[in-house]
Amino acid sequence: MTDLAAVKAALRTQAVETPSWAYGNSGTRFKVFAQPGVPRDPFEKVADAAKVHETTGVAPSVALHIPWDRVADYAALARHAADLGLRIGTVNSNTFQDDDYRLGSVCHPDAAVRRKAVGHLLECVDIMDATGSRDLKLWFADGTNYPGQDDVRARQERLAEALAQVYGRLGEGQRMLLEYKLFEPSFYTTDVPDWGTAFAHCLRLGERARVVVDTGHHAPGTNIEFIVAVLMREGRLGGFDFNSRFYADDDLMAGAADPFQLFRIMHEVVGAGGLASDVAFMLDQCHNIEAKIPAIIRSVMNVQEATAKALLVDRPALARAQAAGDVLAANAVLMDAYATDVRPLLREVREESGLHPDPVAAYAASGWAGRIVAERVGGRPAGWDA
Ligand code: LRH
Ligand code: MN
Ligand code: MN
Repeated sequence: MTDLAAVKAALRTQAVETPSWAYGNSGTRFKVFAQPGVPRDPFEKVADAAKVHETTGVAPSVALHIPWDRVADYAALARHAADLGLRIGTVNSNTFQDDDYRLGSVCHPDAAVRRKAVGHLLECVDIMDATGSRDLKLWFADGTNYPGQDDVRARQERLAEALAQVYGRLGEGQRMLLEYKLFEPSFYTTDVPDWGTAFAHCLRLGERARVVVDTGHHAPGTNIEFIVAVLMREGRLGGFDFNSRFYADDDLMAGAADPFQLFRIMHEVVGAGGLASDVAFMLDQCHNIEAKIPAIIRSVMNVQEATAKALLVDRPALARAQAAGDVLAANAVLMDAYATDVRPLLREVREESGLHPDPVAAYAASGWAGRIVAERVGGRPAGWDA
């Protein structure tokens, strides 16, 4: 038997951070399909993120990506967010769109390029100070394309040195989240290709260095929930970049391609007490052909649904079946929870919080989509082309 009141209370505490870059135009390397009404600056991205929070009630922060979200006055951006009931979340660094980084950034063989990259990371910490952001999220495009191109161990040394410099600059309460990615844009070696490499660097740095699991950054068939379980056991799961993939780093809506995988991940998170911990639940996606704000709302709802199902797992019954070695019963407990239609429960949770039961309908009724098309002329790409 599950305590429904406790499930509802847990659902109300979950917070899903949305990424500023998901609100702007984006595309593939083939084409960016511009949409009318997209934000023209970071202030407008924050305004869109506020709509997602207004309709879902569980998206209280928005992540920045620097330099895509560079502004003259970061404190003003944070105040703007606060005025709209939002806060600035994770600050994401970007050391992958500068000609100097052709051979890498913090792993580059030239010390001058490494200094430039570290300078950018330190600037990101300044922005955290100015905005009240807790987390610095680092993803490096560094790697090599050809065997022999550079010394793999030397690159790890350079990476460790850069990370240590930035970690040393963090203020009290600030964290460094290190994201890994199997491949791309480098194809032979990637300097942070997997959770093991990220974990090894974090261990050397200290307790506030944590690993980020981007669900799109693994080889097909990788058991992501196992990685989550191990990192949580070590106290080193910093958070998630949620999105969906069919083939590679597709950045589709979280929970769209494989809702069962999202449930299995949330099952491990809930089991390890992660909903009440400092694990950050972030989205990292792009909406190339679909309407952006409703797609982000849908993604937040997908995370909520997976979480609700994970909370409904009858854990005492599961533990009994596991202890008895009853494979089928244990599996049935999990599948029963997954098969539950949690939409009525989530509608109730929203209504009890004074929200419209259907966030997508609430957004459609708000008139925001028409207003931004009328008011915003000349929207910019999300960043890939900026
Ligand atoms: C890299 C990545 C990383 C970046 C974001 C835009 O593929 O997942 O998190 O910051 O995409
Ligand atoms: Mn990511
Ligand atoms: Mn990615």
